[in-house]
Amino acid sequence: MKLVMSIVSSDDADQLVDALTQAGYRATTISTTGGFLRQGNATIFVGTEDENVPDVLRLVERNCCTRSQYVSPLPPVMEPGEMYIPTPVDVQVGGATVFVLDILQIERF
Ligand code: 2BA
Ligand code: 2BA
Repeated sequence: MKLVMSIVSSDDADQLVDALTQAGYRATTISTTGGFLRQGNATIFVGTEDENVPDVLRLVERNCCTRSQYVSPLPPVMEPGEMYIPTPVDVQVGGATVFVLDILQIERF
């Protein structure tokens, strides 16, 4: 068994969960926050048999798109009287960042 843990945009999460459940997979979504942009994203857990992992990854890939986003970097440390004019930088936010982990044990009570 594997746990497929996908960090996706909140905008794609519903569509992905629909696709996963329609394909017969069980999923759990939690609301998360990216460390860099400090914006909400979603992390979707799917516990499934090893042989299903490629299919789950395909569904994740199909339902999550890459976005370009402008962000202002954090201001540097400055001396008194200095002025900082932030220049937004273009950041590519991935369709999905996916971790596949081995499950040692599953219990249902
Ligand atoms: P349970 O199987 O007891 O699952 C309860 C909750 O535990 C699920 O909520 C889900 O959040 C999580 N969960 C269970 N198995 C998981 C797994 N392999 N990977 C990730 N998360 C898992 P819901 O998704 O709202 O499901 C509620 C109940 O509906 C489930 O109870 C199950 O009886 C049924 N169910 C869920 N998905 C189904 C599916 N694709 N086909 C048929 N029945 C489904
Ligand atoms: P955030 O941390 O908010 O990152 C959003 C995007 O900003 C990233 O997109 C990446 O393009 C850029 N970025 C992040 N950290 C950076 C850094 N230290 N320097 C320069 N650019 C940086 P993605 O790579 O597609 O990641 C989207 C979200 O997935 C991330 O949101 C984070 O929540 C999660 N993530 C990505 N890689 C991760 C990892 N190795 N471990 C844990 N979470 C990860």
